[in-house]
Amino acid sequence: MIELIQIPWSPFCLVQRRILEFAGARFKIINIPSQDRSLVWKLTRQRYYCVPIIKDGKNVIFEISDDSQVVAKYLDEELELGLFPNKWCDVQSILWRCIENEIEGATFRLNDIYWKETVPASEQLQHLRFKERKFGHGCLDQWRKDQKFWLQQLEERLLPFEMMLTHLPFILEARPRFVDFDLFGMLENFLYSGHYRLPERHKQILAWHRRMKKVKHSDFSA
Ligand SMILES: N[C@@H](CCC(=O)N[C@@H](CS)C(=O)NCC(=O)O)C(=O)O
Repeated sequence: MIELIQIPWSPFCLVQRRILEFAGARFKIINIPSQDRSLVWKLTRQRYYCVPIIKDGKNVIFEISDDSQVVAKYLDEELELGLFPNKWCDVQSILWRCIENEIEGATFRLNDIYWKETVPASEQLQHLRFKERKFGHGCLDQWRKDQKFWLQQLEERLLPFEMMLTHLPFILEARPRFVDFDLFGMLENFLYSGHYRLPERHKQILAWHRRMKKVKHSDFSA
């Protein structure tokens, strides 16, 4: 059985989790503490420490660069989901960079504001240290102060997706492709704390989000 090794609120893990649910595949979730990557390190034979990774029998699948989609492409092939059709190859690779940088830049900060509600007390010191070493001293407090700004940023950065969804049920066409799951994962991370709602103004995204929550690959089988 496929095992997803993850941290529950990680945007990139939420992408793969939704792909697995969409597939209707049996899979097992293994949650790890955000500050203890020893399982990932061991399974990847000391080659990777990020999440998510997938273990499928003897295969251990992980990313090879910031913009690779090794895990999603593996699931796509194994489970025959059609998430990466050739006709959208270039468009998807441009879009996922936008989703994982522009959108994620706003969503992870907005979610991180509530880190004390999500990260177990025993992991908070290392979490704070990790964040501050990466983003600078006081970053989490600063994002809280800038919350309104980041909410505005998110609303603005989502506008192109709102426009794309005006005439289509999913971002590129009548069925979801990888970028739908990618955007969904970033937005689920934003919603994870329970303190936010998607911007009211983006009516198409609201409707798409409801569709993305329940869509199944079998809905599109011949
Ligand atoms: N491009 C990778 C990004 C993975 C990633 O950055 N994961 C974060 C968690 S959201 C991570 O593990 N960062 C390293 C760390 O926290 O030490 C993917 O799509 O999986």
